[in-house]
Amino acid sequence: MRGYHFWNSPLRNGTRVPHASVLRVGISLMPKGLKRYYGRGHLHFLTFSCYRRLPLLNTIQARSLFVHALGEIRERYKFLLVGYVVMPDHVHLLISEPAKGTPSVVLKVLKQRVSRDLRGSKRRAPSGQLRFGVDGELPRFWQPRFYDFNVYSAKKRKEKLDYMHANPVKRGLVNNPAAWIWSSWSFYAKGEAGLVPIDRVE
Ligand code: NI
Repeated sequence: MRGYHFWNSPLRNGTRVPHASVLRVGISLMPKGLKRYYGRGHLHFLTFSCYRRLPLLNTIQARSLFVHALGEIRERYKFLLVGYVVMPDHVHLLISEPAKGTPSVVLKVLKQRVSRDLRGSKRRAPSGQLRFGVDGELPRFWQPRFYDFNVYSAKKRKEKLDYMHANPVKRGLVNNPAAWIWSSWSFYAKGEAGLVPIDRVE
């Protein structure tokens, strides 16, 4: 979809008043009033964007590098990867809470890792590709904020998976989700392992 995904933002969608027990389980107050609700065993639908929404993931190499890093971070932090899509300028993930840390920590590490790896490959980047880094044109790779929507029902889970898998088609990148390999579509539609293993949650 175009534009930021404010409908996934706690600011819009999370107008539910947290129950007292939720507050005890754990909230981290984020800048600009974004609240994260952890410790409930919910899945988290995470949305984050490239710096200034620039298409920094607009190459096959960059998207594949991202998915590779995602697989490694998932092994290290032990979370379930239920679904994902890597778009040219943003990413959606549907994950469980990790055994170690929180979804927020996972994202921080993942974003740092991808940023570092792509900076390392900068010299090999084809001319004309957007550059970033201390000696590049852009100060950073990722937009600092991310949106976190707690997913706690099968209906919402399916809705988010369908949304992610349709995203490349709606954006006009491909005519069929099968043609966009940087998502969990092939796992759900065809039972095929894609670029990274997917965890089915019932
Ligand atoms: Ni999107």
